[in-house]
Amino acid sequence: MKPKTPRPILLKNYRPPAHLINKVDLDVELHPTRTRVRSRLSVRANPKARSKKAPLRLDGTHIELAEIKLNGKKLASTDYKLTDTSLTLIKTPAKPFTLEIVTFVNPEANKALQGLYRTNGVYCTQCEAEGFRRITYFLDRPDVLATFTVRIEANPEEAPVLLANGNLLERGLIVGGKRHYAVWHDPFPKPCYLFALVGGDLSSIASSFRTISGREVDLRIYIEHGKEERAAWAMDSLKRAMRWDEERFGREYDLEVFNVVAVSDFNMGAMENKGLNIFNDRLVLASPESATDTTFEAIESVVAHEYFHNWTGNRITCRDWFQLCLKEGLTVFRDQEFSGDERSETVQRILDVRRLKSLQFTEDAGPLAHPVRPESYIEINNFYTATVYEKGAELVRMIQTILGRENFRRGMDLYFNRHDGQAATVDEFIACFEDASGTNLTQFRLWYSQAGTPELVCSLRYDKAKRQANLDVEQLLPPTPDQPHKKPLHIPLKIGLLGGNGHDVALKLEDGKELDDGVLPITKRKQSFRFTNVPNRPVPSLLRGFSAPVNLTINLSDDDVAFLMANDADPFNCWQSANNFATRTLVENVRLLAKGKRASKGQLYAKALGEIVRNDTLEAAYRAELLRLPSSSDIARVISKNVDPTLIHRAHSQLASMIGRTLGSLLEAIYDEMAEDGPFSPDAESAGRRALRNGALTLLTARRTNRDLTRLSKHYFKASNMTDQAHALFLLSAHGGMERQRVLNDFYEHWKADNVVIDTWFAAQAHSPLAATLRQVKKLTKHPLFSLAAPNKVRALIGTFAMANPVQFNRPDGASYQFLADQVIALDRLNPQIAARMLSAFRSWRALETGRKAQARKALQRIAKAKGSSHDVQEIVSKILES
Ligand code: 0A1
Ligand code: ZN
Repeated sequence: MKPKTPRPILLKNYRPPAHLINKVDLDVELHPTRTRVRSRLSVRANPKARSKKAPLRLDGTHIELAEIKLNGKKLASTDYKLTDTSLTLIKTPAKPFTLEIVTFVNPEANKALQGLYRTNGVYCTQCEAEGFRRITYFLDRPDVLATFTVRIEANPEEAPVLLANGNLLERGLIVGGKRHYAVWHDPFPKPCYLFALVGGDLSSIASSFRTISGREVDLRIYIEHGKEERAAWAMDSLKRAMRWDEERFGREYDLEVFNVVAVSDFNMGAMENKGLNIFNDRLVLASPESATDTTFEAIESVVAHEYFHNWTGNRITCRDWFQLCLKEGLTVFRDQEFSGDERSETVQRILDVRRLKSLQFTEDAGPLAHPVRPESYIEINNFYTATVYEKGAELVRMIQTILGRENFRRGMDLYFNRHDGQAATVDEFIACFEDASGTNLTQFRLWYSQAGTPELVCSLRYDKAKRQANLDVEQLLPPTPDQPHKKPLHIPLKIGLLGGNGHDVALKLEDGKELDDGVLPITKRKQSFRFTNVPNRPVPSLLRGFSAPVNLTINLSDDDVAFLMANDADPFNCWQSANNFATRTLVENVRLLAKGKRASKGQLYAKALGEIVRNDTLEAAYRAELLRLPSSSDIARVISKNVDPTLIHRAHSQLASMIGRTLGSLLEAIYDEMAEDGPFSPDAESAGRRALRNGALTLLTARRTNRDLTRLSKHYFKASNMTDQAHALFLLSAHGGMERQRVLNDFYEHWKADNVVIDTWFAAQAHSPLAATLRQVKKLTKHPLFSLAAPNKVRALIGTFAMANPVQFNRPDGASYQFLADQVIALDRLNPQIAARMLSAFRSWRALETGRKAQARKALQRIAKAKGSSHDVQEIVSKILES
């Protein structure tokens, strides 16, 4: 029998719910394999529903129904209809009524990690997007908002800590101390995807925060016993985020307590459940010895992200899942702004743009491209994507660029006032900015419905006699799946023109107006801008600050690019020019290698790079970003057709080595100067020094001399923090030789008992470009510390191999593709959400050269034919194959 193809859910079919539930009482008796959930729902017909006579149909799946009562009367099995996914009343009362439902669930057996599950002995829940229906029957959709009161009962030895959303009402012992309970009440109506509970034997650290209006909030972070010290950074980040949201957006926290719980097994990074954020423990736990600076940064940003959701996501939630970017894009924008304010604005922007390009631009250029507000989905969990999150954040940023900061803030204030307590839409959000600023954003709205990365083709003509510079701009909108034709977008293009002295010339338009913010509104397919009073041929600095998520092309000479690197008044664009220079050098070298020639380009780039990196008045973190080459996947995306990852890898290593040789003494000097002085501190400046030193080390190591190897090995053994240790571990693992095994063994012996840190050991091996890596990775899937049921292990080993090791994942013999297919099929039986994510490693397969393409197709077809595969995997594999 052919498996049923699941039917897509469409935005255009959205209807308000026929019923509302405004009050929920839950009573959960925790048991490892048989947890009992009693729920009492206050239900009424929705006055805004289109059809008034629809029966009540509740969602529910993977649960056992034990009893159901309507207004206190037990229902017979003939009074309702039960399917695998729903419970429908045969006769639904017209007046408000109560429904009492008793269900049983098995947390221990739940490996999908949605609904109620157990990880490391701790009970926890994950309800976004549709996990609540795995706990009890409910209207599991974000536009049904209810107040929740939750009683949790458990064995006090097994689960001394009992938490749910909101404020604690009471707790106590019962049955002569054999059981205990806690009652939590959340006064804010919320959709059920924000429900959470936790029960377990956990330790905690506590602190408090005085809000701007003087209310004292208890803050607590729950972690495994013995890990208390490692939670301090997360607590510090939380308090800074709370203050920042008051200062920057006027948002105050609204409950008496704010709890954070770290768990070992979690499908994503973290979850913003009201007053009870649940985190993947790798995004909470950090100490100098156990976590890299990148992890410290990630913790700061994710703690802030989840906290910021309290207003953008919780107080104002989404009407339906098509509006996901309303909370995610906006909250990512907010956490990016926070990190920029806490650290360096420019470096933060560089990191965010790198991430956007490598994840989102790649997604947008392939079969999984979709609009920021999708119009159709089969499995909503497949839409927690870089497009919804990262591009979604860019759209909010563009609104700020178009309106200016003041009007943007006015629009945000209006949004909070107008929609507090509601489930809102993207259109309503944009209307707030229109109303607050008097700007029409009709054309801008297209960014939410059109997929694909626009290309801006620019050229500059200069007329010496008239002292005029003409900028011609054309926007190309590439077709994407289901969207062959597109309308022109409103693109804010921020520019500057550099005069011969390197300074910006005033941007005077023909009509005499001066463009003081430098932002050109691109609204047509083709447009020209004429600047007057320009004394000499200027060098254009375009897309300053990456003012729009577009690919920009302009024909500039190497000299012009080097000039921009050295002189641009916008430091972001200095970096962008360096990055463009590196990219075109690498692309050219790949071309040369493909023709059997030497990859000879790079001297000019290396010299220009040296000039700027040498400048020690620049922030260390910024100099470190300059030293980082574009990734192989960035190069693959630019090449876009007939991609040969082996050649890209070769070009990459050779350019690194050429820079190492050309700038050898500078890099050695940097390496020595940036050595640690004083005790470790995770602050941005100290982290920047470590990043710069490690960046120099990478390029020096690329020369592969004995001296370089000795330095590297010393770096590992002398490291006094995880940043340096892990950096050397990855380089040594990539390098091979005797030292590799010695260092891997050393790391393993030191960290084997640490469930978080050991992931670095798996990842360092999976990342290695050496030919033996596939064999090694296969072997590691059998390692006692590896488990397919643990998402962090899967991401560290299989995810790193498939998504961060292009040269070995794309072996010409297709063996790695077959390996990934095996893993995806096996994983799908446990955790479909993670299986579908791993599968997306194939998303650029059509851009590969023909041999690899054929191999990838075979592996994909095998996944497509696998029996009993989930909707998650079916949706992704069919999109990837159909494109
Ligand atoms: N809303 C969370 C991310 C998240 C999404 C889905 C999950 O399970 C399916 C879990 C977490 C955030 O943006 O942080
Ligand atoms: Zn989020």
